[in-house]
Amino acid sequence: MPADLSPIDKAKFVAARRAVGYVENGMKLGLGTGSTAAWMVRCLAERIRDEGLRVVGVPTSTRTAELARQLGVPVTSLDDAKWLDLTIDGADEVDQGLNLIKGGGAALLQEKIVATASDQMIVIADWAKDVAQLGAFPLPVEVIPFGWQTTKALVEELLVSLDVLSHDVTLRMNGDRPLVTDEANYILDLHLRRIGNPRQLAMVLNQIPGVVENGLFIDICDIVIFGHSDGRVTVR
Ligand code: ABF
Repeated sequence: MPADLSPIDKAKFVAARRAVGYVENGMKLGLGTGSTAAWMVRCLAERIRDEGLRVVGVPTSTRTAELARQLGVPVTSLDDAKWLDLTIDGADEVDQGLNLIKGGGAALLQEKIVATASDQMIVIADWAKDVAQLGAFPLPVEVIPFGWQTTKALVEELLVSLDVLSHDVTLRMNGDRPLVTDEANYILDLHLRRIGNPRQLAMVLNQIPGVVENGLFIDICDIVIFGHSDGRVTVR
């Protein structure tokens, strides 16, 4: 374990290291995005270097692609790989049914495409991401820039129609400009406090024409590995 890690980084690291233990020779891997997923890429690079592990990764963002290349992890595109054995990625929240909120890192679209194209998805996270109910973390929704304000109004109307009590919707900014995703879209953050029916919300949000995808991952994750600050991991 790297020396001098903060408690949270230690938790992320041990979760990532445990997940990389599931990787076998010849696998095609989805490489997630975020600080926990970055630990996974580092642990994977170590196994490639030390054990001669042969794998190829499909990165879920330009950030992850750069890190993988820097560390000598072979990468390819999803179109080349076509189908993946395993995706390992982080999350913003995980509930008891392994439903997730993702997208705090603005990479939810590629993350969902890659995870859905995988036989198995392992989520790695620090203990703080383990929640009884999703929704304290704002739900990211990727939208087309064209007419985004109309899309935002439609999202707000939808939330009212679903009797969602709190429905503050904000455009994610990068300084004084809208944040632009790798797919050249914008992100709306839905401040909902709690999500009563994540499955229903995930489906209906995607019915709005300007919505590309939302950050609710339902029935996609197979295993969650939580890291703890004392170096323990729990697997669910
Ligand atoms: C990605 O990175 C995201 O889907 C999620 O938003 C975020 C988690 O970041 P971190 O691991 O830095 O907490 O996995």
